[in-house]
Amino acid sequence: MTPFKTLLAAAAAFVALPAFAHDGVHVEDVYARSNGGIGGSGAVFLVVDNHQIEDDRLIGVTTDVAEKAELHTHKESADGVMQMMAVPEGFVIPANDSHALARGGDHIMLMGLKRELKDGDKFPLTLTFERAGEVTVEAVVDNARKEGEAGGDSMEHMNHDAAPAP
Ligand SMILES: [Cu+2]
Repeated sequence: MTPFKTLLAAAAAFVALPAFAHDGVHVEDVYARSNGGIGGSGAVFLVVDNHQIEDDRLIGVTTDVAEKAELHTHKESADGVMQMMAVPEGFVIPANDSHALARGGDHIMLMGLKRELKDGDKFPLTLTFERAGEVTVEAVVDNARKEGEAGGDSMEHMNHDAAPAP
């Protein structure tokens, strides 16, 4: 092969890489829990896989089912009470790793539902990542999932926290 042909072959091999190598992030297992009524609240949980060689960060979320969607987490206060708070700086998604938004921890909070959400309902959610940009996913309402709280209201899930993730 001439050096030029070698270069072409190398370029072709590069283009043929599997798509995920360029995709940035994959978002999986997106589900929501909600108290359901218009004006009510809900929480969305999901798993983000970061296929990039650098850390990314989930910095924003929008959806048309709620007046407001925020990145939230739970923290235990000094007196042992779990509190929910907004995390405007977002969540780090480590390079070549994943980060789960799960009950009792990081989550997406929906406030001021614009329509009723019942089990099985689906709605789109657009996540904004610092590097990967915008990713739109579909959340399914699944209040039957048993291992946690509903929308951050109930802390009864705490005794399940030692159980391994599903
Ligand atoms: Cu919350």
